[in-house]
Amino acid sequence: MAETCDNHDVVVIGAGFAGLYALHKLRGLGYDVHAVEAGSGVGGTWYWNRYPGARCDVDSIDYCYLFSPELHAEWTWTERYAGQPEILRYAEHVAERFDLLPLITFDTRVTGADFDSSTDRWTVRTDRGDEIRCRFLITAVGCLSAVRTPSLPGLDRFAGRIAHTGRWPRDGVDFTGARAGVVGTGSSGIQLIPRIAESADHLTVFQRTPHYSVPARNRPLSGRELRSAQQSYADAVQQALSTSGGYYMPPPDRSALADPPDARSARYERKWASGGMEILSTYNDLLLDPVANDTLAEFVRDKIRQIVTDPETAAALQPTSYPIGTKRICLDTDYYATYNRLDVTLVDLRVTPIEQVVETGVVTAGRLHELDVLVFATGYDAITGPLTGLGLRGTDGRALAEHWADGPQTLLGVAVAGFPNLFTITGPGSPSVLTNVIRSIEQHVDWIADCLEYLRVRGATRIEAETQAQEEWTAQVTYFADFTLYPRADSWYLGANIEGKPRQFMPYVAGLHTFRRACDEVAGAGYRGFRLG
Ligand code: N01
Repeated sequence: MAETCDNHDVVVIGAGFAGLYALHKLRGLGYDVHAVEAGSGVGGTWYWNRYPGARCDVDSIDYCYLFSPELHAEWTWTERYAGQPEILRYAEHVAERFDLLPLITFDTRVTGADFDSSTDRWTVRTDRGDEIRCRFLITAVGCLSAVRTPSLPGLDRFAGRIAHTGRWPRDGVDFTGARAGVVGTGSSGIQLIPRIAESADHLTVFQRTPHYSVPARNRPLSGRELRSAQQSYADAVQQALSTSGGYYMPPPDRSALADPPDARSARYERKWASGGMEILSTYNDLLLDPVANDTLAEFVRDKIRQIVTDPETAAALQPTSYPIGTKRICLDTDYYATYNRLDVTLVDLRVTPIEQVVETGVVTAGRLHELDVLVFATGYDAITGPLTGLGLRGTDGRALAEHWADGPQTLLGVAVAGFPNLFTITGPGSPSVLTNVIRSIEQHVDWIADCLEYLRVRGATRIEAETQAQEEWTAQVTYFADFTLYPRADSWYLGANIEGKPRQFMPYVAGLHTFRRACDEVAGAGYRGFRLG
């Protein structure tokens, strides 16, 4: 149905975790706010990523909102790391509990938006032919939502079923008795592969670059753990404000090189046994010093050699070409052990690249791997892709993609010069994917809400980042990243997974606490670096 209302104060694009909170917060302040969502339901990432094994890699007791103490106290998580169905139920619960559904138009994709400087309003267009006008436009489109499928020669000839982890069919994919293939071994592939292996007749994994993975050690939460988390709301809020990731991680107290090898291994063993990403914070220089980093990388490679019985497969699974942690570390359940199954084959694409896809399967170096189902776990045009895909045009008539042709430029990750009254939640230049992203979302939304209130009190109808402030912020983001080992990997953090995408480290690495201070200082100084009108 075409949207006719001309008078929204705010339009939000997306009804995932960012969009839901933006709707709740802004309506609570009295704004007329409406969201447009491409999916048929809320949840964003957790709506689309329904593949078997999809699970969060942040503890469930942290991966939830803090904006409502009541919500925090009443919701019961069941596992250490929540699976996709449970997180989706949580998002749906939030939407219902706070009566957000009437504010959302579903099954509708934004196809373009232009800003009219004579009225200080955006006109947003959708694939249903709507034209929606609003004073402020907020993107809540996530960092990992623009899926990427490689254009393999002959792919359109494949007669079997094709699925992408990031657009998993709502009716599921039945692997029972099937010959399945998976391309991609990042977080999605590593979660999916053991699950497919359980039911498929045969699974072929096409791996280009091995990723480092550590055990998740997922388990049911005890009642005591859950009660303690629910009762520590004030602590969680404090941690959101004061920590780098927005949640508690035991702070490392020394360099990896300060411990003798035996003591270091013992520490890594304890982290391996308890599971999770915490292994990266065993020491304070693992992401700063290549020699320190290699002690952990070698520890994980050694684990792979111990778990995988076939030496050739074990060798192919060991990452050596980039420091551990500089691509998002993966958490798994039985990933490496899956390669000990007789019905699972690893194809190392560095040795035998994919030549083409044919009707019956995938051909590598002259060998046909016959398949009934082909799954792409090939990732995303991350961070910028969801934004440049919206068709936003700036005041100069040029698309956002053109503005960012040499790399994204933002002020605080939330605003773009030439795009007045646009706010980009968890945009490039914000900590986003390097933090518990729900904390980053809450920080950005709260900051945007304060900003709108500031404008409202002053009767201002327009705010826009200044080019110089934007350039300085973007330079700072790169400057901080260059202190770390992150730029040494060809990761999606840098856009390196997308051909032709400018290589620029996009997330802000100095932590959510530091970022929050920077944002607060800007606001406290009357939105320094922004032009108000
Ligand atoms: O995507 P990825 P993802 N031929 O980009 C391969 C979050 N997430 O969906 O490394 C062959 O990491 C590519 O190979 P290479 C998390 O932040 C979180 O797995 O480019 N292979 C790589 O192996 C994560 O980092 C959770 O050489 C090709 C894989 O596809 C982010 O999402 C779960 C190829 C892509 O890996 C993205 O993860 C899932 C080609 N042409 C996702 N093109 C949790 O919370 C690409 N590849 C646990």
